[in-house]
Amino acid sequence: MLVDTDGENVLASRGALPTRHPNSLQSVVQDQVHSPTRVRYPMVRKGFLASPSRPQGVRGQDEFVRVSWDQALMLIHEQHKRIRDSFGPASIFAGSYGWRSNGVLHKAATLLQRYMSLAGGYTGHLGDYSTGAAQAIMPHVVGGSEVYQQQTSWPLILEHSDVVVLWSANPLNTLKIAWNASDEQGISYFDALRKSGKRVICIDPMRSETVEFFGDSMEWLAPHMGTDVALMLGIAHTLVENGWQNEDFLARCTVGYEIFAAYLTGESDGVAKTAEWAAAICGIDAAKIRELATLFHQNTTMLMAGWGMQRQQFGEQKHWMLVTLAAMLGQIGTPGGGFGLSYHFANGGNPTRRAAVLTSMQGSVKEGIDAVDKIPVARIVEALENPGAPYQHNGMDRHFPDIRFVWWAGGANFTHHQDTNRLIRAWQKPELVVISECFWTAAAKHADIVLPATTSFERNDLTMTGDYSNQHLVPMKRVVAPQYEARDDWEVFAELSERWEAGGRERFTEGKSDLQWLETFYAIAGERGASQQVTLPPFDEFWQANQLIEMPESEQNARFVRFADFRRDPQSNPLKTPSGKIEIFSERINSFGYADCPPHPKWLEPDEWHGNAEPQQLQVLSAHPAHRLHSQLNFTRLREEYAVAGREPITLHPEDAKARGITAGDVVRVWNKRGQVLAGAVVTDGIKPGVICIHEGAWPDLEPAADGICKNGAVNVLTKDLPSSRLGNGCAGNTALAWVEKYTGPSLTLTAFDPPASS
Ligand SMILES: Nc1nc2c(c(=O)[nH]1)N[C@H]1C(S)=C(S)[C@@H](COP(=O)(O)OP(=O)(O)OC[C@H]3O[C@@H](n4cnc5c(=O)[nH]c(N)nc54)[C@H](O)[C@@H]3O)O[C@H]1N2
Ligand SMILES: Nc1nc2c(c(=O)[nH]1)N[C@H]1C(S)=C(S)[C@@H](COP(=O)(O)OP(=O)(O)OC[C@H]3O[C@@H](n4cnc5c(=O)[nH]c(N)nc54)[C@H](O)[C@@H]3O)O[C@H]1N2
Ligand SMILES: [Mo]
Repeated sequence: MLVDTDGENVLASRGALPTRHPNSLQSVVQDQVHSPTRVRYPMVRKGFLASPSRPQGVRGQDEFVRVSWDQALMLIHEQHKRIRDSFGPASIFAGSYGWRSNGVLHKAATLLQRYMSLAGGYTGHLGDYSTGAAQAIMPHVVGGSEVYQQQTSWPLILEHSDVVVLWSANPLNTLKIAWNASDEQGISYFDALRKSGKRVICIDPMRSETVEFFGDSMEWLAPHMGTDVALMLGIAHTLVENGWQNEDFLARCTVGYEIFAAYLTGESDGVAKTAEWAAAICGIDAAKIRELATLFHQNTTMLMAGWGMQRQQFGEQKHWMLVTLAAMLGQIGTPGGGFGLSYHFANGGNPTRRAAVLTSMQGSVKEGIDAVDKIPVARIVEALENPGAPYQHNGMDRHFPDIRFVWWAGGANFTHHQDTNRLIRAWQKPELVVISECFWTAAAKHADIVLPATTSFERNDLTMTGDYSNQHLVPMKRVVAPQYEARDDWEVFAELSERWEAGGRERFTEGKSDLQWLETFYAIAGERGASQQVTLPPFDEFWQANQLIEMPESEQNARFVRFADFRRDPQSNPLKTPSGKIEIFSERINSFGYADCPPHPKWLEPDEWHGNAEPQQLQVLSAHPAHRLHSQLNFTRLREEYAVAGREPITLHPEDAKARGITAGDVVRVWNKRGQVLAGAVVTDGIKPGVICIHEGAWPDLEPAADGICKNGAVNVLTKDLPSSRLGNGCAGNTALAWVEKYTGPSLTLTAFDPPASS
């Protein structure tokens, strides 16, 4: 990203890499740095300040009081010490999850953990909200996560694939970001695919930005939400009907197919999973299902899956069934065939460069104590509600810790967690909640102590582009001075470390300044680069020049085919599964005995879906937003481009709108037993009837004077907080039903982006 400044103010910003597809997320740095929503000073909740060991008042309903940094850090230090001495390290939750800001040094949650490791340990987290289900099931099936691994390279896809299926993937949106910086190459590859004349199909309940982008060169198929396993089973059954399953591949490279086949044909449960059976569940014609089977069988087919469909109850089944279907087609490990679970994320498939790759700050000091316990990240509310209670996770018997102190740094858990009202109730239980934030998010407004953090434009850092490609090494030089009293998280935790023990700052920083750390990371990158014949200029020269360094291409990596070695010789190149092969039936999962995660892929009816909706209920889709990274940037001018009637948009089908007397631009009320939100109607046939979409990430803005209705349209007020299954314990943000009606209540003023009342 390039930022223009007059030295004090940010004037403008744009992407640093040449692209024909400008990235909106890079255009609003000015709004970020100078936002009226910034947290300006350390702030403490009034009822907490009055008696910190026995706080009064209600989180989220209290005023805040401005205090000095010294006072805020003293309060935190004293209460941290009291709680740790009384309840031990597991009572302190520092598993703070979130996308923070990019950079290898200023990693908010990592720095929090570094401090907590110095102080004697903490409760951390397992997994993530992104792929909680897929990343848990895939190691059982293919021996690795797949979701965060390099994909068969794009040049080979463009050369060899005949059919490409985007299954629950919207790369045009999701490639705008990467965990590192985006290398901005992904959309160019999809553009090349669009122009290639290949058959491209998108399976998604919504006509996404990607479908619009492909236009006539793509076929859009809209199943009912959450029914993809049935659809895949229908395709698989058609393969078997025709004797098209690849017996050779199944015998050489998989185990357990016969048990699955008995389920598929109905031999084991009396129900044949025919195309007709599938059609009745997923809402796609049986003829189309048979056509897909024929198409996939006759052509080199790449199934590119996104992750929206696994962020659901029984999410584990989705990618397991997808791999099973790909195994039956027998093309896994060929250039251009098989499946890929990260083409839509961080530009998987953009070939890995020969590169000097940066290291980054570690979440632990020397001789520190790391996490003493970890909870599956999306089970945080369940943990707060049930201290000490037993639960299952991926075959393990575990117990929830008794959490007394929560510190969130670099995440927006009030937007990212499901069932906001249940979260708010559980959030009253801890004795201390600290939030480090740049902005007055809903989480900050529900904290006891809020510490103002710098944005990445107010500090020095480094990053790579492309999580897989390592395409560039990028300097992130400070653009403007820290705003108001904001401090780097780095500085805050260094200071608290010194309060914790004499010499703590030295232990935390290892005696290095921020720039010295960057020089260290750069030096290690240089060593790594040397082994690949990549030479970096001296650090001072690089930093002075303030230019990114592009890494050289690797011809060998451009020919990378995922699973090629395994396919060629499975005996010599076994997968890291118990059998060394692709597991279509898993003995290990069988041994867990989970009803919600059976030992082979299976269609299971979710608690809330089209098939059990009450009259007038619609299924809620909460896809990722085009002009935000989750909740980040909701307050910027980009909002003007998408907000409808001043609210987060809700997309609904003309039939559903008409049945409710709703027209485009209306404010609507969306509700279920968990809560209610206001949203602005977008009426379009670009969504499956019976499905509504409110993108995730609008900031909760609950109005106590109007039965807690969310005035901004935060979708997680409506979603269900239940685990994908006890295998992955992933979030199920895409499992919910709700009612919609035209809103006729009093007009309510948006307050989501206003700082709270303070004195
Ligand atoms: N219903 C539903 N819910 C979902 C999803 C869904 O699809 N549907 N998706 C889920 C997924 S995949 C994810 S990854 C999560 C995302 O959830 P999060 O990653 O928590 O969301 P962000 O909005 O990126 O939150 C990052 C926060 O960090 C703050 N921040 C940025 N830089 C810094 C810094 O340097 N220091 C500090 N202290 N703070 C900083 C930002 O201001 C912001 O509030 O949401 C999940 N929730
Ligand atoms: N611009 C932008 N880019 C992002 C993010 C962001 O917030 N904004 N978030 C980043 C993060 S942290 C992550 S994890 C990834 C998320 O990447 P994904 O999880 O792949 O993104 P989603 O938008 O949740 O889902 C992708 C598509 O799946 C569809 N879908 C949902 N449910 C179903 C279903 O039951 N069946 C089928 N067939 N399709 C379904 C949705 O309509 C959507 O178009 O994106 C990353 N990229
Ligand atoms: Mo994510």
